Amino acid sequence: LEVEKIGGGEGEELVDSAASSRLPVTSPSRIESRWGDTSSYGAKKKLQAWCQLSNGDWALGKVESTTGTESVLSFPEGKVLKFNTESLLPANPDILDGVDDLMQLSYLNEPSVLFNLQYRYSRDMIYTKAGPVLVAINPFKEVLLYGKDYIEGYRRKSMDSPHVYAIADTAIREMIRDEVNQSIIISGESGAGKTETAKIAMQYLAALGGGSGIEYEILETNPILEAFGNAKTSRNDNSSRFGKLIEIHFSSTGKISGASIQTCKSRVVQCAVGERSYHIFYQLCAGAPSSLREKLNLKKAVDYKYLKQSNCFSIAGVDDAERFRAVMEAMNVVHISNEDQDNVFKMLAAVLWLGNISFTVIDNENHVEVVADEGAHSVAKLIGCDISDLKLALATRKMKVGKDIIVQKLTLSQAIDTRDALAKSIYASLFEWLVDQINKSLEVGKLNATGDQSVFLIFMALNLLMYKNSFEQFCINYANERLQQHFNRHLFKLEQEEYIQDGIDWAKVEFEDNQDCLNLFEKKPLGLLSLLDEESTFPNGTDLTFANKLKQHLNSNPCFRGDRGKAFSISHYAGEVVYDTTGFLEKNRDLLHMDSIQLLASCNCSLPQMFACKMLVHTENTMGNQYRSSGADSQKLSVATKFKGQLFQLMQRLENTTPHFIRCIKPNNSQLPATYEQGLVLQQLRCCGVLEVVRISRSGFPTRMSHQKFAKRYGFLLLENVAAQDPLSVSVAILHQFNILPEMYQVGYTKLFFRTGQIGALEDTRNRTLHGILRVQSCFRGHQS
Ligand code: AD9
Ligand code: MG
Repeated sequence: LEVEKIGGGEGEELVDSAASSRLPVTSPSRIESRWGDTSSYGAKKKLQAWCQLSNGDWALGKVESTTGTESVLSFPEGKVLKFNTESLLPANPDILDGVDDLMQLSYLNEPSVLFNLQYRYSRDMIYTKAGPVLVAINPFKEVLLYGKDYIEGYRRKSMDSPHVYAIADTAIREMIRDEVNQSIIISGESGAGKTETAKIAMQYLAALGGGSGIEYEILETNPILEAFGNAKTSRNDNSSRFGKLIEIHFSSTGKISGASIQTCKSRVVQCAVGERSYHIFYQLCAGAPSSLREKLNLKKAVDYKYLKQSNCFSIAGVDDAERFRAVMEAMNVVHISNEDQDNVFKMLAAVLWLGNISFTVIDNENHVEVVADEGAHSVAKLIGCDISDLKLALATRKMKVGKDIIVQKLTLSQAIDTRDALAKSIYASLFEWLVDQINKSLEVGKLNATGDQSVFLIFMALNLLMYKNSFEQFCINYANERLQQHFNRHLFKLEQEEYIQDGIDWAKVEFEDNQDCLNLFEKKPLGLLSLLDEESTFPNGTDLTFANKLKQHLNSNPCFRGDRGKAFSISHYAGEVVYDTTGFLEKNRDLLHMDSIQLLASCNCSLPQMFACKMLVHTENTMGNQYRSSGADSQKLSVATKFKGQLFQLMQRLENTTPHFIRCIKPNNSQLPATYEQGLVLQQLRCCGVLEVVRISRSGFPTRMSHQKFAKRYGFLLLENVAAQDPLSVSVAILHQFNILPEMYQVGYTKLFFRTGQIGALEDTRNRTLHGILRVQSCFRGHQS
C-alpha cells in the first residue's frame, strides 16, 4: 500500500489528490459483512462511510481499501485519510439523501441523521419528521413556507411535506374525529424557535377554525404578550421570560369558539450586559406620543437606571417605536379600553421611575431616607399616592411587638431591596392583569357556539438553560424534566405497554427513564423542593446553610452532586447542570412587605388598588388571620411550591390529550442563517431522544384503531355484504380487500395496529367514496325538486 503516512493516529491526512489515484483498491468486504448487504445500491460503486474528523465533525468518504483494522477513505476535496475500521459508520445510499422522515433511512446512525437534516436545511427545508415527532431547525431568516397558499395546500392535502401546518392539521382532524382534546408540545433550547413555531401553528388553527373574527383577536395577543413578557438576552433577541399555555376551544363543527391563555410569570428586573429588560419599556420610551409622554413624565430609556444597567438599548433590525404602535393597536383589538391602556402605561412608567429613586443615609447605623427628587415625585403621581406615604413605605417597616406597633428604619440595602421588590411586584401584577383582560376578551361562549366544545392546547415548553444556573433555571429545568417524562411516557412507555396488553408480537425497546431525577426534586421530606421550602421558613436560613443541607441529605443520590461552597449539580436528562444557591431562599420566599401592599392599597389609581387587593386576598387565603394580627411577613406559599402546583395541574391536563410533539433545534449560537454546527445540533438531538423515537417508531405500529371503529369506518367500502359479521371479521375482510401487507399490521385482542402510512391510503379511498355518494345524493335531490 503506497501510502505516505504523515504523523500518527487515526483520521489524519495521508496523501494529496494526485496521489489518491495511485491507491490500489481492495474490496471493502469486511465492512460489507459488518453492515449487511449493501449490494442494493450498486456493487460497482465504492462503499461510502462516515468517519469522525479530529474536530469532532463527521465527514462522508469513499472506502478505497481496508487492510486489517484500518481503512483508507477518500474525500471529494481530494483528501485521503486513514481510519480505524471499527470507528466507521455506514452511510445511506444517495437515493435516500434528504428523505423527509428519518424513519426512511436504512442506517439510522448519528452522522446519517445529522447529514439528512443538514441536506434539507441547506435547501430551506427546515422541517423533517422523526417518526411521530416534527423536527424544526431554526432558519434565522425568512423562509417561503408560510401564508395563505401553504395553509390552503395543507388543508386540501395537496402539500404533505413535514410542516407545522401538517401537525396542526392532524391535530384538528383528530380532535374532530376522535372527540379527544389535542396538545401540541413545542420544546427546544433558548432561541431554537418555540415562540415562532407556536405562532405558525396558531396561524393555521386560526385559518381553519376562523370565521367569527375571534381568530384575529387570538393572533393579536402575541404582540402584547411578547412586548410584556419577552426580552433580549445573549442567546435570543426575543426571549420569552415566561411559560405560556394557549388553549383554543373549538365547537363540534371545528370552528373556534374562544381561547384562554395561562402564563407562568417571571420577574426579572436585573439583566446582564448586552441584554435588555422587557421590550415594552423600550417601546414605550421610544414610541409614546407626546401627550402620553407628558402625562407620564417620560424620559428616554437611557435616563432610567433599570434600563441603563446593562448598557443595551436597541436590537438590530427592530424599531421599538413602530412596535409600540403595534402593541397599542393589538390592545384595541383585544378590547382593552383607552382608560385601561393609560393605566397600564402609568404602571410601566412608575416601575421605571421607581428604579431612579435614591436614598440618603441619615445616621451611623446606615439607616436611610428617600430623596424627594423627580423619581419619588413621579412615582407618587403615577400610582396616585402621597409622597410621604411612599417615603415611609420605602424607608421604614412597621413591626408588631407584643401589643404595640413600632416603626423600624431600614438600612440602605434593605431599602433598595424593598424598592426593587415593589417594582417587580407591580410589573408581575400588571402582566397578570393583562392576561386576565385578554382572557375576558377571548372567553368561550361569547359567540354562543353550539355543540360540544373540544379543547385544543398548545404548550410552550420552557427553555432548557444549560449555562445559567440560578433559582429561575432550577424551576425551569424541573419543569423540563416533567415534560420530558411526558414525552417518554407517550412515545415509549405507553406505546409499548399497549402492544403488550393487546397481545401483539413485540420486542421491547429500552429508553432512558428520568424518574430518578424527578424523585430528586419531588421526594418528601428529603427532596430538593422540600428541603428548599424547609430552609426558606427558617429565619436564620441562608443560601449556604441550604447548600450544606442538600449535601448532607442528598449526596448519596446518583442524580445529585454537592459542589464547592454554595454550588450543587443535578444530572438532568439533557446533561449535568451546576446551580449556585445564591438568592435561592430570597427568591423562593418572594415576600412583599405589608407596608408596600398597604401603600398600593392606599393609591387613588385603580390598578395599584386592584393589585394590592389580590395580594391581600392571596395572603389571607394561605395565612388566615394570623397574617394580619402578626403584622409580620407572611408565610404564604413558596414560589417553588406554587410552581410545582401549577406544573402538576398542567401535566394533568396534558395527560388527557393526544399529544403532538415538535422539537425545535438551534443550528448555531450566533443567530445566523445558513450556519449548521454539527456538534450543537447533535447535542440537542441526543438530549431530546429523537433517535430513539425514530428507532421505536420504525419498528413499531404507531397507528391503531379498535376493531369496532375500524369496521364501522371502512366497512361500507367492502364489496361483499358483511352486515351480519363481527367487527374483527369485517376488519380482516377490509385488510384483505385493500391488500394491506401482513408485515404492515398486527391484529391485537381489541385493536388493529398499523405501521405508519397505512391508514392514509384507506382514508383517501373512504373520502373519495363518500364524496361520490354525496354527489349522487345531491344530484338525486336536484332531480326530485
Ligand atoms: V426562548 O426559549 O423564548 O429564548 P424560542 O422561543 O425557542 O426562544 P424564538 O421562537 O423566539 O425562540 O426564535 C428565535 C428567533 O429565531 C426568532 O426571533 C426568529 O428571528 C428566528 N426564527 C425562529 N423560527 C423561525 C422561522 N420559522 N422562520 C424564520 C425564525 N425565523
Ligand atoms: Mg420563546
